[in-house]
Amino acid sequence: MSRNPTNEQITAAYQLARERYAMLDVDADQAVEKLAQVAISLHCWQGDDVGGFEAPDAALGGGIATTGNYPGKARNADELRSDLNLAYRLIPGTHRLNLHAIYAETGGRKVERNALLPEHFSAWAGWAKENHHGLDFNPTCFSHPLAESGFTLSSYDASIRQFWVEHCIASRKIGEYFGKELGTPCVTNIWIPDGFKDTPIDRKTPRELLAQSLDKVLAEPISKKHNLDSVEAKLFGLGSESYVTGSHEFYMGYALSRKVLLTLDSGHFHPTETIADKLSSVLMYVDELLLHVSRGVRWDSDHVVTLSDELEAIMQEIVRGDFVPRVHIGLDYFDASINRIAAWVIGTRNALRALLLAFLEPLAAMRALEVAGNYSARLALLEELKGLPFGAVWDYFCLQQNVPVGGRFMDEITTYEERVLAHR
Ligand code: RNT
Ligand code: ZN
Repeated sequence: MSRNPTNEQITAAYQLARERYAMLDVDADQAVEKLAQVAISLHCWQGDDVGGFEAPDAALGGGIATTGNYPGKARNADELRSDLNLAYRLIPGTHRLNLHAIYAETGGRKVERNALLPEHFSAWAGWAKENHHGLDFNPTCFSHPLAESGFTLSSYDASIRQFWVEHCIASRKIGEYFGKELGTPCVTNIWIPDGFKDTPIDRKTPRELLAQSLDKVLAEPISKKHNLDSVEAKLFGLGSESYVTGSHEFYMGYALSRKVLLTLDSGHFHPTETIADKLSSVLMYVDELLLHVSRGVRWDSDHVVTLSDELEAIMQEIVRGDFVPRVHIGLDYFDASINRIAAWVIGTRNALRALLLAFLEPLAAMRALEVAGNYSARLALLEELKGLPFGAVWDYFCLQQNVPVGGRFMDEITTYEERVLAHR
């Protein structure tokens, strides 16, 4: 069993690290302060394998999949909130929650998705207010009989399209309610699974239908102070391998022409394509972005986010480009093969660690080398930075934010698993 550093050791290590960074003209205190300001949106759906509360053991549709059967998943909103409370206690900083429409609380009554109202989310809003979490939202256009054909907003069936248009309108109003209640805009993200398994004849018409449907969804203006609309593209899904109506090019054009946000999910592109490189291009033209930070392993597998080169590159781009105020960072993965609370905590802590690494870069010096064309020194510096005492700064941040330092957060999760999860 490993031993834990004392508070004195953590502080002493930080002081040395701070001096080491100062030698590169990097202000570690400032980096920590900046990190404390960033709110990451945790995805509620990691807590119950994208199940929601409409029906117990509802099948997951839409070409996304959770694998694993780790015991103790949340079965209702109270359990999910209890699990989330633990996760937030183990993550430094104050963070947001990203909800899906299927997490409505309807008091045991069946409420169709196109009839959902803010009141079905009042308990979530109350909890969020009490705990200082901003809320984000998503219409759930999958796991539903009217999504079984594989098409929703781009269906050839006008009544199916209309149902999903109404659901998305209802979702925007719930987003507006969250924004008003909590005093921070809700990002309402539309993702639809629409697509063909095999080669289609007509790639054009479903896209025209999708644009028409989205225009209906967005017809009523809602103040950006309360709700921000975003659209999420995808390359392919299970069962939509040959064609996805809402492709990247489709939504890029849609977001630009309709002045809405664009969502970039790091698992939604070709495996050799990373979203890090897209940020500075897209942000030339789109005001704000939503990120779904995920980790694809060979495909859009939604693994828990680790401190990978790709994650570091995403956060570097956000910080180097001065994009922090314009990029909403959300997480999107679902792993049911490990403790679900650990999955939230590990992934979110990693997103924050990658951000801290980016805040600790000697940006001016790096840029000067690049502008001078000194690429040898640029490479040397980038590689040297990897050996700097970033871990000491991270530990200090955790101490300052009153959350467990190092792997100690697993102790609380293990205790909770024994006391709570094991009895579900
Ligand atoms: C699916 C999209 C979408 C979903 C969530 C549950 O590929 O990434 O964001 O993961 O809406
Ligand atoms: Zn996503």
